[in-house]
This record gives sequence, structure tokens and C-alpha cells, in this order.
Amino acid sequence: MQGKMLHLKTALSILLCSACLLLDLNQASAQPVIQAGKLTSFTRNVDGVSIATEHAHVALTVFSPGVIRVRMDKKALGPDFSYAVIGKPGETDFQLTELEDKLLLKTAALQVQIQKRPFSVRFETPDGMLINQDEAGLSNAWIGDEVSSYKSLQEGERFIGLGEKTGNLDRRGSAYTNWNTDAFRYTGDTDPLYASIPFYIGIHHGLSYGIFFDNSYQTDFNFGASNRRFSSFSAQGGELNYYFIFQPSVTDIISAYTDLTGRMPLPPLWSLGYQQNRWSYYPEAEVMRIANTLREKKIPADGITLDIHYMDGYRVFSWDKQAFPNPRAMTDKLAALGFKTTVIVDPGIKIDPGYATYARGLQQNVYLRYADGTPYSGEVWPGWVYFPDFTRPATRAWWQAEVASYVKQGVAGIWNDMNEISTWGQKMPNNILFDYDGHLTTHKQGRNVYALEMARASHEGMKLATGERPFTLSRSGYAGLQRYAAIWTGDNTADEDHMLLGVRLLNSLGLSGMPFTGMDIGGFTGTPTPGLYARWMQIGAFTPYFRNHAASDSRSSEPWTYGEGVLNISRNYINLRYRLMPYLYSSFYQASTSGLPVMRSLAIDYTHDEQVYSRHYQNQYMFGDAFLIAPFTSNKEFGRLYLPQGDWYDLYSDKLEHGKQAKALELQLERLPVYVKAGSIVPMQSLVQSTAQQPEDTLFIHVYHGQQGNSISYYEDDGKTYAYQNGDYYKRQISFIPQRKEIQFDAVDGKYVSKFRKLQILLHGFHDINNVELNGKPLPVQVHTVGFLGKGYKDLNLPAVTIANSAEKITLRY
Ligand code: NBV
Repeated sequence: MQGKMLHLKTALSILLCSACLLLDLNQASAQPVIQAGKLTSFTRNVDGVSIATEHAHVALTVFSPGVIRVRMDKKALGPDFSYAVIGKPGETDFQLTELEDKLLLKTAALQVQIQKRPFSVRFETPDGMLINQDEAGLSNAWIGDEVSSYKSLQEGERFIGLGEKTGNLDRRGSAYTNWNTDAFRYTGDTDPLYASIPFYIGIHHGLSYGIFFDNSYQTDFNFGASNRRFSSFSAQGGELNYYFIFQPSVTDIISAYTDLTGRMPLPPLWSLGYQQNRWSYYPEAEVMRIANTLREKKIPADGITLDIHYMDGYRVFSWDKQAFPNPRAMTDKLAALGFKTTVIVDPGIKIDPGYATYARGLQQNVYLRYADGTPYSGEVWPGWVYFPDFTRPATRAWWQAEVASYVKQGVAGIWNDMNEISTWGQKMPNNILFDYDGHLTTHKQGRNVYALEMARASHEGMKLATGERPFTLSRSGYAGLQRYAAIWTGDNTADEDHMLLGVRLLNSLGLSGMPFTGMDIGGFTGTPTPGLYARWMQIGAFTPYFRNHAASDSRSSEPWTYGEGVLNISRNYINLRYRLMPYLYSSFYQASTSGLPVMRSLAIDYTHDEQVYSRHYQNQYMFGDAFLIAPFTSNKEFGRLYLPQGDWYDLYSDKLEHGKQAKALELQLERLPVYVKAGSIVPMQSLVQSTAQQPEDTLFIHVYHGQQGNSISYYEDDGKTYAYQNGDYYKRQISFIPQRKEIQFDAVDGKYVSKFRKLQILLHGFHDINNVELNGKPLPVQVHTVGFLGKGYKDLNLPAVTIANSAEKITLRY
């Protein structure tokens, strides 16, 4: 009897408890917005803390003293998988202390206050300054499957980055969506564009932090747009999964972000040269005419690109036999002229049983499918197509093998287009399945990483087939794309504002871990005025990926098609770029090791100077460590320039200007305003017509006098193989030390033998130089005449010394 009573009691209490639970859950689900609620328990683990709250499961992981990952879901946290993140948590010391109302997680760089009732996080500096916190009352919340984190908007807070986004440098007051889109003819406020990089940097009260929201569903960011209370990030599904990065500078934040998502591997040297594009150059005779004309007109160039007309009926990996009867013979002829060939590839595979690539794909089951197993067909260039599921390892292997066929034809670069996925501007159905590397999902989560994985397959295919460094270009992508490809900003328009918008897009991509970026110089659609074309070419010479491109229905847009004046301007700046190749290559090397972009918004080095965010100056940028570029539209006679802190030399006249001041400039079309930061060291070479040509044997080192010392890493290697990874490189630190009146070359590091046997050191702003000593011995100073532009422009007479490029330490005293 007693036993029965006990059973009854237990049954009753189970029933009651389930009723409570049901009530609770019902209450929770009845709420339109669900928050994490109170912290109920926590466990410290090796690299962080796991937390349960009333409605959520949370994990905080300490990646490094300044990088904390926050994961949160309504259900238990799922498998940990990311296409973007390759960094792993390091072994970092941290303390976790429980207080009455909170947990305190402390590292050497940060303290995180984890409030218990309700759960919320607050990031502070070790001495208690607020960096970022969940907005009280809103915190982290779900509306159905949509998850959001709301952060209190700080006084004066600015937001920069977020990848390929239109709008202003400072994104405060704006909202953005990440959903990879073929944004044909986008305008200055179109959003979203082609690529998604859910990473931004917040700046306030002299501090800066980064947030990388690693979620490939559609994500939305609100930086105080039509709201005065919060900045927020949301995703249409999946976990709240973000990395909070706190570092002393924006440079360090980018470096920490690229520790997580990887860095650009060194690209082949030829891809830094000028690339001539057109939709499309065909047949072969036309390709050769372009190549020959570039050489005849002495316009240095390294690349010719074949757009979709090289294919047979838009079948990727095939060739139009009439237009290109012998592709290998053509690419060989191009190579003999110093040109590398890049071809476009589109993901849509024509449904055509007679087409071998299609058939192999079908046989290997590579295509995106619906849940019932039938492949998804969409419409694009070739008509009805299937799309390879690049989120499936077997599909990537199939694509790698297909890509190898290009190598046999002498192709050096792969240009991945239409990979958002573009289906003639139509929406793709959401019920398409994506393998997601074994974590089967739908279009909703797969879309934004599709291009990343396509670029990866192309990159790896070329790498496997050649054993050399591939050049891959992609239109779309996700965080981490820098590991596989350069990106260009798609179908822009030939107008003045678009040119400046392009500059901001590239600057923003640079802030977001992508150093190898470009835009269609001259504009893709429409016809630029001769002035606009010339100005765009000048700016293009100071962008990382320098290609001229035009749509099929626009007029020819090669540099010689706008008259002699425009040709001269274009040639002058292309020449300058080629002479700057040692500087550029060293800057790319720097980007590959630190993540710091080649094209840098002024917000990177001058983060807390409010002028750099002004609408007047927000387009200005640094190109590498030394050059400040001030891009103005071509139709202006006067412009306003802002020179940040420090001293600056006008590139063309060497006139010294003091920084932290605005200046009115008289503009001339022939010259793009460029300033050199005092203290800079700029290595240059003689003019070549392509990077395949050996420069003369003198490396010119331009040193710009300044109050502050400076040091660069000069870098060379063979420009094409991976031998540099085994020590086959030439690296040396070059320093300008004004306090000691010295210019110093450290002993060479690495086994590679430099192209240059002599060094000529050219001194800018070093007044009254009579004596220079080389390693203690007097050296004659000569006057060298140098011009940065072609004939007819003012030349500079500079004191200079020429010495042997010995591998030992060299000290020059002046
Ligand atoms: O392949 C043709 C074009 C290409 O030239 C362009 O650069 C891409 O962005 N492509 C888009 C497809 C046609 C767009 C109208």
C-alpha cells in the first residue's frame, strides 16, 4: 500500500512538473521575442566556460587574451564547424570568478563580466573601461529562428568594415544585409552586393574592437539605423556565434581577425601587373591584336583575360574551336610576349548529355539537389544548367580535376564569376540542399559560402595541377576568401561617383581581411568620359588588382582608345606601377604575413582622428606604408585634401607639407594627388614591360627624411613557386634612423639571390648633404635626376649614392 502511495506521489509530481515545464515552454514560445533569461548553471573548462540559462546554451571560449568567442543557441550547441575560421584557441591563461550577481572572466587583455540575472555580457579593458556590452533589456534574443545580439550604442561610436558594402566609411546610422547577390549595375546605396564578410570594427573613446559574426545564413547588421539605442547583428538561422576581438589598434584587430580566418598566400608576381580585360576578346586574332598593341604602344601589362566567349556555347572547360582553334599555341604566343592568360569560369554546367564535364558531374553526383534527390536546374548563360555543390568535398575534387585541363592549355589564372549563385537575377529556391561538408543544410545556410568553396576548388585545382602559386579571382565570397582568391567589385558603372564608391569598397574589403582587391577600371557598363577614364587608370595603378574591363555592349576601352592625352596619362601611371613593383611586392608580402591590407583606409593608421571619417576625406587611403592617395573625380578643378598627423611630401615636387591640416588643392587631370609620408622607404626598379622581363640590376631605394625613424621589410623571391616556404627568399630590414643619421640595411635573410646587384639610395628632403659614409668609409654623393611621371613632367634632382648590394649589414651615415 505504502509502495503504491509512493508511486502515485511520484507519478503526480512528474505530471505536475511536466505541466510546469509545458506552461513554461508555452509561456516562452508565446513570447514573440525570447531572451536567454537567467543563468542557471556554469562549468569552467580548459579554454572557457559553458553556461546554461533559462532558454539558452552558451559557451565562451578564450582564443587568446584579446579574442573571446561567444556561442549561443536555444538548443544544445551543435557540431562546431566553420568554413571561415581556421584558427584554434591557444593555451591562454584566464581566471573565472563567481560573484553574487555575475561571473568574471579575466585574461591579460580583457575582462568579461557575465551577468547572471538576466544573462548578458560586458567586455571591459583590464582597468575597467567599457569596450562593448549587451544592451540591457534587449541583450541576445530570438524571434523564431532569427537570432540577434544587441549591443549598447556608445557615445560617438563609429563602425567601419563589414566587407563589400556601399555607403560611407563610418557606417554609423546605416543597416546592411549579407546575402550574396548578383548586383548588376549597383548604385551607391545598393545592398547587398556580391560578397558577405560579417566582420566589423567599432571605435569609441580612443578604443577599438572587432566583432566577427561567423554565421553563413543571411545576416543583418544595424549600426544605429533608425534607432538610437543599439548596434546589432542578426542571422536568419543557426547559432549566435561571434568572436569578440579587443586589441590596441585597428592594425592588430585585422591581424587577430586574420589569425582566425587566414591570410592571403603570396600571389604570383604577374598578378600584380596590369591586366587587360574585355567581355570578350575573341577570336584569337583579336586577343593577339590587343597583346601586340600593348607592346607596340609600350604599355606595360602582364595579363590578358578571356571572358565567356572563349567557351563553346558557354560550356565551362570547353573552347570555341572556331575562335580558338589551338588554345595552347595561343597562350604560348602570349607567354612569349610576356602575358599570362586568365579565363573566366561560371558555376552553371549546361545540361547536355554530350558535354563531358556535365556527364562526369552527373556520374559523380556533384550537383545541388532537392530533398527528393533530383538535381536543381536553374537558368543562366548556357540555358538550363545544374550547379555543382561546392560545399561537398567530392564536388570540389571533381572541379579540381576539370580545372587542370586549363593548365594543359597554358592558362595561368582562374576568374570565378556568377558564383553568388547568379540565376539571371532570379531568386533561388530555399529548399535546395547543400552538403555543407557533411552537415546537410539548405540554400538558406549554404548560399553565402558557395562562392568561397568554388574559389577554394579553383585555387586548389590550379595549385595541384601546377605545383605553383595560382592566381584566382572571385566575384562573390564569404569571410576567409582571402585564403583562396582576390576579389573584384563586380559590375560597376562608368561614372565619377562609382569610381569613388569603388575606392571605398576596396578600402572596406581591406579592413575586412581581404588585401587583394580590384574594381573594373574605366567602369563595366556605360562609357566613361576621357577624363574619367584617365583618372580611373591613375587610381587603378594604386589598387592591388589592377584590371581594365568593359561590358560587351560598351565601346572598346583599351588605354589607346581615348586619344593621345589619355594614353600618355594611362601609360605614365602604369609605368609608375611597374617601377614600384619592388615596393608593391614587399607590401603584398607584408599583407600575407600580417593581414594588413595593401590598400588602407586612413582609419587604419589614424583611427581616432575624426577628420578621416569626414565625407570630404573618407576616400583617401594609404597604398602600402608610404603613399597617401587622394582620389578626386576627374571633373573637379579644386579639391580638399586632408593630411593626417606627420609630415608629407608631394610625390611629384617633393614639397613638404605638415600634417593634421586640410588643404585646398588645385587639381590637374595629368596628376593624381599622391603624398609620401616622411620617414618612408620606397624601393623601386627600372621600367619593364611586364614582370616576366628582368629589370636593370639597380634597386632604387628612395628615403624620405622625417623626424621619426622607420623600417621596412624588403622582400623578393622567384615570384611564382612555393620555394620561398623553404627559405628561398630574400628579405632584409631597411631602416631610416634619423636620431643616428643612419640608413641601415640589415644582413640578408634567406637563400634567394636578389635580382639587383646594386643599390642606389636616393635622398628626399635631406638638406645640405655633403658626406655620406658607407660602413665608416666616405662615399661620393652624386646628383641623380628622377621623375615619377613621363617626359614633360618636372624632374627632381636628388642627392644619391650607389653601392654594391652586398648581403652583409650595410650602414650609411649622412
Ligand atoms: O562574363 C560576362 C560578365 C563579366 O564580364 C563581368 O565581369 C561579370 O561581373 N559577367 C559578369 C556576366 C554578365 C553580366 C551581365
